Amino acid sequence: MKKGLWMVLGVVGALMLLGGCYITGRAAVPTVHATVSAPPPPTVVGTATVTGTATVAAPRPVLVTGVTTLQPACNPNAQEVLNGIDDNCNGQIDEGWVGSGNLQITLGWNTPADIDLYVVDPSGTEISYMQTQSPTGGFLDRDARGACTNGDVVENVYWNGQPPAGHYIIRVKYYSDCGVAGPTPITVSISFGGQIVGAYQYTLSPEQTVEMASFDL
Ligand SMILES: [Ca+2]
Ligand SMILES: [Ca+2]
Repeated sequence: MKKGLWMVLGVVGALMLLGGCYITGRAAVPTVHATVSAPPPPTVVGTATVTGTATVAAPRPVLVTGVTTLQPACNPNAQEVLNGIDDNCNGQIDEGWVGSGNLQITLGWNTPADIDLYVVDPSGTEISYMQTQSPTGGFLDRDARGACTNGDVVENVYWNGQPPAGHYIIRVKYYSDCGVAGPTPITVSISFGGQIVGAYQYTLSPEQTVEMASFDL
């Protein structure tokens, strides 16, 4: 009896061992599959990011009533001057004077007025002399005529890196006539991806704010 019991237990043990191997073997397959299938999602996300970059190629600004599109003369041999215009047709506005990047928005005018540029980016941040940097990388590097004290008549916002996809709004405010300026023609130029999107003009009256243009990237 005792020997028979041991034999039975031995057989049962052997079966359990085989079953265990079998179960372990089956269990290992989904584990491997899980490990293999985990990485693709980040890869797909990466691809989506590239796709997103491709879709931001051509902003088409929507202009408010009264804003006209300029066809400023440019010459590859011209000297770039600080005027809010790409004088030398290289796709950068006032380079050497202000920062240029993947997205550049530049305001220029030619009276002593204190006029301010505001750019609202997709994060909702309003970049201006009051908040010169956005978490998205947008940066205002020139504040002109602050308190009517300096001679600059250009303000500039640019993104060195990739500007985020989404909605952008460009506002311009006639802050002060500085005692001498009247209605003032202003120019806003936009450069994206090394090419000029357009140059736009509007005549701004004292204390007026205008939403010059908006666009989506
Ligand atoms: Ca230029
Ligand atoms: Ca210029």
